[in-house]
Amino acid sequence: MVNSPAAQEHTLDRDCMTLSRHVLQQLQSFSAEAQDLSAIMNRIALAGKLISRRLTRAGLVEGALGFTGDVNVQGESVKKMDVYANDVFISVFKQSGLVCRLASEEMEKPYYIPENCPIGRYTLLYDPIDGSSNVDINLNVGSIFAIRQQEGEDLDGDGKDLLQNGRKQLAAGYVLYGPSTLLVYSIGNGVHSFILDPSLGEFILAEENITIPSHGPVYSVNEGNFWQWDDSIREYTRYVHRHEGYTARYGGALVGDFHRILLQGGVFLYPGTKKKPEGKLRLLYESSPLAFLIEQAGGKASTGMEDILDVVPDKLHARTPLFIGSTEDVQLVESFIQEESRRESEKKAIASS
Ligand code: P6P
Repeated sequence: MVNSPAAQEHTLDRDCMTLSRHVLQQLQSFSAEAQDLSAIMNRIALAGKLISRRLTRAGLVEGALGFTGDVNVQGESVKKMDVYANDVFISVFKQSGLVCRLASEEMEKPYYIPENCPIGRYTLLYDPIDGSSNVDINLNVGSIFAIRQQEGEDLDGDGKDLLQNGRKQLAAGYVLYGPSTLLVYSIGNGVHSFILDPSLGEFILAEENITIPSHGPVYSVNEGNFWQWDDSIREYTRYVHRHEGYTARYGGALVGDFHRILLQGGVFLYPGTKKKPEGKLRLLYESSPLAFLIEQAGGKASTGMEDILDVVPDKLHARTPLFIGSTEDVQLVESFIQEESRRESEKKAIASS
C-alpha cells in the first residue's frame, strides 16, 4: 500500500533530522560556538562511520583483527582496531580546523594539531575503541568522547589544563557499534540518540530527551572480581542475590552495558579492589563523559563517595571506581559503601582512644 502523504511527510522529516541539524536546533542559535559544536559532532559522526565500516568488514580484511604486539600507556595489550580507531579520530579532526588537541586512552600525551590551534580552542578526549576485547568475537564495542575548551596555554604539552572536573565538559557521548551503529550525545540540553542509516550515510534521529528510569532491574558487574572487592560491594552483591527483581547483565564492554542501563534502568558497577582501590575505568574519557550523559538523563554517577562529575583528576589517565545508572540504584550501592566507611572510621576512633 502506498504510504499516505502524511506518513511520507513524517518519514521525510525524520530522515532529514540529521545529527548536525539537531545540534544547531539544540542550541537554538547559529552562534559561532553552536556552529563549532555542530561541526565537531559532524566529525565525530564521520569517525563513527569509518570505524563502523571497518568493524563490519574486519573479519574479511587482512590484518584488521588481533593484537599489534604493543602495550599502551594503560599497560594493556593493543588491538589493531584500537590503533585504527585512534588514527581515524586524529585524521578526521586534522581536516576539521576546530580541534587543537586530542587526548586518548591510546596516547600517553595529548596529540596537538598546531594548524588548528589558532582557530579552534577545543580538545577532544576519547576512548577510540572501548571494550576491544569484544572485537575479535564480533560482540559490541564503542567509542566514548567528550569535548572541552582549552584553558590557558598548555606550554609543556601534557594537558595540565584538562585536570578539571567533569562539569567543564561542553559535550559528551558515545558511538555504540552493535547490530546497528548508534550515536548518543548531549551538549547539556538532554540526551539524544541517532541511528546510522548506511543507505544515506547519515545518523538519523532515533530518540530525543532520553530519560533513565529512577530504578531498574539490571545490575552490571564482573562478579569474577568478587573476592577482590571491599566488604561493602560484596554485601551489595549478596543483597541483590537475595532480593527478587534483579537481573545480572555484563557484556565486558562499558558502552553496551551503559546503553542498556540508560534505556532500561539499573546500575553498572566497576568497583576498586583491595589491590587497585582506584578501579580500572579512566575518568576523563570513560567515566566523566558517561556521567555527563547520565545526569542529563536524570540518573547518577558516583565514585561511591562523591559524584563523578566533581572529581578533579591528578593525571590525564587517572582512574576512579564507577557506579552509574538509575538514581535509586546508585544510591543503594553508595549506602553500602558509606556504611562500611562509617564502620571503619568508628573502628579507628575506638583503636586510637
Ligand atoms: P573486566 C574494556 O576493557 C573496559 O575498559 C570496559 O569497556 C569494560 O566495562 C571493562 O573494561 C571490563 O573489564 O575487568 O570486567 O574485563
